[in-house]
Parts: sequence; C-alpha cells; structure tokens
Amino acid sequence: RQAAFRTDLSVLLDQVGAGKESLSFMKRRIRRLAQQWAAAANRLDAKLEQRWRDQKKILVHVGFLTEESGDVFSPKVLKGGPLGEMVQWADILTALHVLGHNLKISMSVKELQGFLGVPPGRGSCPLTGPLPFDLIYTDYHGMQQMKQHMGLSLKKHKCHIRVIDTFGTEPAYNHEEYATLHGYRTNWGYWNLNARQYMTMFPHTPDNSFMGFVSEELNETEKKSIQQNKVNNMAVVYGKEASMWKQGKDGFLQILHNYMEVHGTVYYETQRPPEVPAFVKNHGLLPQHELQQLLRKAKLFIGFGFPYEGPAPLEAIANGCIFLQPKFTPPHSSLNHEFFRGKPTSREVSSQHPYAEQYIGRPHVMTVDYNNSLEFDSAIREIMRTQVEPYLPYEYTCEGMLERVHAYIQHQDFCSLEPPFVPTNLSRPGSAGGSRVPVPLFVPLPNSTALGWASNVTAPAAWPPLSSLRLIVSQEGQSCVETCRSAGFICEPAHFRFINNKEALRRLEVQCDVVDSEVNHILPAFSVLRRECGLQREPLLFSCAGYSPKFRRLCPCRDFRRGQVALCRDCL
Ligand code: U2F
Repeated sequence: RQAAFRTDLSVLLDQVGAGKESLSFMKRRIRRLAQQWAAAANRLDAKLEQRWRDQKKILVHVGFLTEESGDVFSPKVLKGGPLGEMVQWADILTALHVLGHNLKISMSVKELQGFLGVPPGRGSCPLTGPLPFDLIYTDYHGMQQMKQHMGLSLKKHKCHIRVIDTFGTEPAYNHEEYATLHGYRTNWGYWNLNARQYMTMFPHTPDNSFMGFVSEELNETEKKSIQQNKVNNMAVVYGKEASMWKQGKDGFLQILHNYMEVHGTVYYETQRPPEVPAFVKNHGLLPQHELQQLLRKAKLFIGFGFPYEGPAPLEAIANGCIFLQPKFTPPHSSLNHEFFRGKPTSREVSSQHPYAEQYIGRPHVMTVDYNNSLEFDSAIREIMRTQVEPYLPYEYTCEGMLERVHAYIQHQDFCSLEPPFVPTNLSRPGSAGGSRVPVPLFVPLPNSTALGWASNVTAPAAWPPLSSLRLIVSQEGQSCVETCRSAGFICEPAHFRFINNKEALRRLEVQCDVVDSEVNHILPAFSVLRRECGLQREPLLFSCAGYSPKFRRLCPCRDFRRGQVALCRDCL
C-alpha cells in the first residue's frame, strides 16, 4: 500500500496512552508542535512529487519507559531528570505517524508480546510465524526484552530492528566475538546488528544512522521580533538539576554576573537549591513552551559541561541565543569519564555539545576553556557585542526529520544480502606500484560500470547511490570519520563493500607485498612501512570510527546535502 501523509495527530495522541508523567510530557510536546509538523508534511509532500512510498507496518517499543526495565525516567520528568530521550521518542512517533505508516506503540512487555503474537508469560517463547511488522523501533532495554521473550527468533528477524541509541554504538563494540576478544565488550553492545541499525540523537559516528529530533521553528516575523526584543545582558544557565551547578562553578559564574543578569531553570521542591548562588534568578523547572519564551529574551545560553549533547542548546540557538560552552581538553570519552564508561563507543567528546561546536559554530556557538578566566571574560564581552539571527539547521526542522526518516524507511534494507562488490578489471596496466602515495589521496571513483562489474552481475541498487562515493586515504592514526570530514565529505559505511578490494588498492597505487584478508575493524588499510595491505573479512566490522597509529585506512567518503548530513545529493 501507498503511504499518505497525515496532518491530524489525534489518533497518535490516543495511541500514546496516559497515566505517567513521561507520556503526558510527550503528548504535550506532540500537541505543541502539531502545526509545525503539518506544515512540514505539506512541504515534503510537494517536494516528493507523488513519488510512491510504501506504507510499512511499524512497531515502536519504548523499552526504557516500561515498568519491566525499572522506568527510572518517568518519576523524574517534573524533577529535572533527563528529557532528551522523551523529546526524541515523541518526535520519532510523530514522524512515523505523519509519514503515514501503520503504527503500533508498545510501552510494556505485555503489549510487546501481544503485538508480536508470542504467548504471554515469562521465559523465552519463540515467535513461530512470520514477523507481523516490517520495522521495529526500540532501544537497548527493548532489545533485552525481545531477546527474553522471542528467544532465537529474534536472531532470524533482527534485520527489521532499529535501535534508538542516544550516544551511538561503534562496530567494534557491536560485534560480539570481536568485542569479547579485543576488550570492547560492554553492558549494552554486542547485538551483531549492522551498525547502521543503531540510530542516534546527533550525527555522531556515521557508522550509525542519524535519527535526531526536532526543534521549534520560527517564521520571519517571529525572528524579527525576537531580535528586536533581545535583552543584551540576560543569560540563561543550561542545567535543570541542582547537581549540574555544583563544584567549581563559582569563579566563572561570578565573572558572568559582572556583566549579565543570570537566570536559571533549576528544579526545586520547597527551598532554593544551595548550589545555585543568590544572584541567580531561578524560575524553577519550566514547561517546554515557557522555557522557549525565556530563551527568546535571553542573549546567552551557557553550559557548565553537563548534560552532554542534549536538545536544549539547539532550542536556545533557534531562539536567537548564543550558546557558550566549555571545551574539554582532553576530550571526554568512555575511557576517561564516568558518564561515558560502559557505553559502546570510544568517541571523543570535545566539548559539552560537539554538534553545536562542529556543525554550527560561531557566531551562534562559542566553545572556550573555562579554566582560563581571561578567555572566558572576553567571550562574555564578545557575546554582548554580537548580533545573531535565530538559527536552526535544516536537519532539526520537522521537514528535515521527515525527509530523513522517509529516506531511511524507503531505502535502508538490512534484510537482503548485500552482494559484495565484484571487480573484474584487476589487471589494469601501469598501476602496479612504484610511486609513493600522495597525502591525502583523493580518488573520485566513477560509476559502477567503469569500476568493472562482471557482465553477468548487475550492480545492486546501492543506497546511498554509488555516485556519491569518494575514496580517500587516511593519514596514519587517523579515522575515516576525520579523514572524510577534513576533505569536506562524510564517511559512508555502506560504501565500504565497494572499496574493500584489490582493485581499490591498485587504483590508489598502494605498494603491497602481501594482501591479507582479516577480521579487524581498521580494515581495509595498509602499512606504508611494512608494505602490508589488509582487506576486511567481516562486513559487520566495517568501521568509520576505527584507527591505528601505524596504518593508513581506505575511507569510503560521500557528499552530503547542506544541513542534512544523513543524505547525499542523489539520496532522495
Ligand atoms: C540530555 O538530556 P537532558 O534532558 O538533560 O537534555 P536537555 O538539553 O537539558 O533538555 C531536554 C529538554 O528539556 C526541556 C528542553 C529540552 O527539550 O526544552 N526543558 C524543559 O522543558 N524545561 C526546563 O526548564 C529545561 C529544559 C540528553 F538528551 C540525554 O540523552 C542524556 O542522557 C542527558 C545526559 O547527557 O543529556
């Protein structure tokens, strides 16, 4: 069946259910943004020009909100607890509904069993028939519950699953045997999925798919009026829980207070939290729409280093604030920081909000060393002088999110076997080596025909299409994430299969005394010194994130749309 856009959200609101603060928060959000979603649906509908879209049967099982997982989030919704995940789930549900899919929502193990058609009760009971859904969106808690209640049949059906995973999972952590043997085993990872089945909150490692969420959008009139009504010396502090204010914040808070009136939205029960200095005007935790109003007046939104990578800075920037945040030197990661310890990624977090730092930047975002009071002081003064317009990257608008989720649903297929690239033209003359590898190497690969498909093999409908591929060689010790980024591209794990071959090495004129094929997440790669080349034997370990000091990697980069990094130019 063809999917038709929906602009009425009442059916969705009924489906979300009631009885918990988390659900009420999500419903308030869905209602508040309803008009914005409807307008976006109409725009995308026109943009796609009647293109056929399959209507999918989709189950959304929100594992972290189930009683069975302990649901620690719901009781904290009104007390300053994390809301980012609820923001994202509300938006995912809305996007799927608006795109016109056939949606079932489960927030308990009982509902999950009912929808899957497995008998209720404990213990693992395999699902015998076919899976009654094309797609299942869940999280790590939900995966655990499905494993418990579907048993082995989970393995059979896992290509249909998408895991919403805030901070991301790198391939080395996802591969059970490899993770176990090489010290990448954590409490969360090792599900042996295709790493693109993990969907993140921000575009972290491109090994995962970027799901995202949305932020409030403003029309031109609103933008103008916001700019006119900005209070130049008004700052709002990022941190809705008192613990985010403690320890060593006094110094720079005092500097800030020398110049600006400081506001906070810190949750409190009856008394002012002692961590919040007396000069701060604390509004208490605000409902989302009231926070937006506060941000419309404020000039500065200032982070203290926690929470990491939340939605609020995007909301602040969208409302015309400048976001000031601490730089982390050295960067925080699962190797050196309690919060990230045990998370299935070694990603280095260079500031409180790397997306704001790297994808938005000045003048909307300033990332400075908070230990350097001179630098901090001059940043505040610069902010008071600078005029900025409200700004929201396209990928965080409703249209951007709908466009991206639409593309994933129609094109990402982890169930059909991806045929490996079959190069035939291995004996091209004149490329057998001799010259040194230039740095950085940039080889735009032509289309599949020119690459030499065997005449009896048809090129699989690759997505992203092969036309987006650019093969680039990394420096020693550099990951493909960095390599592609520094050349103005993005690493595309789906393209590894096209460059994991001798033909690619030959084209790059790499000198290989031996070409081995091994199970190692840095491959394909080569050592210049030892003239050793390695190809990847385990497709699940194709990794943009991997790097090794002695190896230069073959990186499958691709182009991307401005403001929509998940999609290449020809991806729609
Ligand atoms: C992040 O979770 P948080 O919930 O702590 O992220 P924030 O950026 O603080 O805010 C999330 C939402 O809370 C709302 C605000 C944001 O949409 O509009 N809010 C509000 O309604 N009232 C207020 O007074 C203040 C904020 C991240 F999202 C999670 O994934 C992480 O687990 C967590 C820890 O790093 O950080």
